[in-house]
Amino acid sequence: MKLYYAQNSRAVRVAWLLEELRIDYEVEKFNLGDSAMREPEYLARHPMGRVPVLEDGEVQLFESGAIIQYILAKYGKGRFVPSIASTDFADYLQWFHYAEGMIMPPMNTYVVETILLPPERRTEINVKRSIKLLGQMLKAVNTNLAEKEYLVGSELTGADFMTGHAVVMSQRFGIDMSDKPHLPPYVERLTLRQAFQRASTK
Ligand SMILES: N[C@@H](CCC(=O)N[C@@H](CS)C(=O)NCC(=O)O)C(=O)O
Repeated sequence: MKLYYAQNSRAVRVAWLLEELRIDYEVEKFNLGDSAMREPEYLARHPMGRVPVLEDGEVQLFESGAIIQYILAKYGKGRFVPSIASTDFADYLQWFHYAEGMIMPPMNTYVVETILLPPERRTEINVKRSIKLLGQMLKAVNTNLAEKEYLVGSELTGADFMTGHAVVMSQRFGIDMSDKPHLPPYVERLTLRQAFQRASTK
């Protein structure tokens, strides 16, 4: 199995899961912005030249959520997914997809407008709107974590690899969490895991 990876990217979600499952994998490492990610050879793996991409035998897959679901279904042996018979399963789906559906869109705008664009092309109103939206999205996560260790209860699930990682990234980009007291301990709980640390430093 081969993971196309960059530090501080969504590829960490996949590496983290592979580390938790103790699955052997090869890493092809990029730095975000590498021109190699725009070469035809890599564009054949990911049409937008992004990470992560997973290769597993004949299978080639992009989209971090799809990759996480693929690995869990094929190699997870039931770990990190609540039973379909339990009410947790619906919660699991909701918080799994919340990352790309709700948190990452305003985070993308925030990163583009504060880091990627040269200062003269940044728009203050976009920065403010993205911070406001991110705050709203993270507030719902904070409320959900009021009485839970992880997004779906007392056990780590696939939802944490997705939305948990998005919360970690929000904190790293300096998003204010002072009015969301359940988020910093949650971030600490995730980032103290050895598998998370190994995945972050490939
Ligand atoms: N929805 C996609 C997003 C992939 C994505 O945007 N990856 C970013 C890193 S987190 C990337 O590769 N950016 C490099 C670029 O745009 O050149 C996923 O979840 O896999």
